[in-house]
Amino acid sequence: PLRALIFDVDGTLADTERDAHRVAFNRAFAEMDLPFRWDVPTYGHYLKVTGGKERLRAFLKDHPQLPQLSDADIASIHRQKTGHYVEMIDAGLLSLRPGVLRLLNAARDHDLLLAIATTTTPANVEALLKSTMGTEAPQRFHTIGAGDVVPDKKPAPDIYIYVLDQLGLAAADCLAIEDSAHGLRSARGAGLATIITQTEYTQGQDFSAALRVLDHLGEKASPAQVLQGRSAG
Ligand code: XBP
Ligand code: MG
Repeated sequence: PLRALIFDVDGTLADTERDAHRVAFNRAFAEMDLPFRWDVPTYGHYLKVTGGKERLRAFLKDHPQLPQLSDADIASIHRQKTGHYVEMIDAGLLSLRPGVLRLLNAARDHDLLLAIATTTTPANVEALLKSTMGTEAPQRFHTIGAGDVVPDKKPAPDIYIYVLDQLGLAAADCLAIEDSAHGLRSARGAGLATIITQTEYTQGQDFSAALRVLDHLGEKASPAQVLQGRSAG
């Protein structure tokens, strides 16, 4: 039986990357007088690397002419970036993607547990949940697995394995909701059936391992029908 839904955050709960994460990075770069910025396509390219610190490290490695930063410098730039991100989210920049709230409420009505498995920083998740669903929203989630809690980020399965462990549930009793090929690989690696809601940045990726690929969760199909799709896989 289905017992829990496990949600990715960036791209799945909300469209956070282009107008929030990317912009927050650029603000931190400007503040630190760094001689580069990330435009929309460049950022899209570097989404191939999950984790903000890891993304910046990979970008610098590809651009040896740029100042090469220490891990401590990267960590401190990333802290600035998190501050900017949280500020933007707190100001109400983003809303949930279509159908997300409906599905969360339907899950509650069916006594399903809710959890989060994400690469992003815990403070970012908390800010997004509170800003889009109110201050009590984080308590709706049994487990919030985020950021550096596991050393190997998506596409490694570790974050989903961690969340399943915290839930005390088998993969067969849960469903993952993701937006990217990396997220899909991570969830499938932990044995989870996965629904994809694609984004501007992830459409066209290989989602052949997914149970369903949707443009968003606001389809005319009811949440019950979406969940039932699970048994067809
Ligand atoms: C999204 C990510 C994150 C964010 C930035 O992963 O890869 O790196 O872009 O977050 P997911 P941080 O879709 O699994 O949530 O800068 O806090 O790492
Ligand atoms: Mg994602």
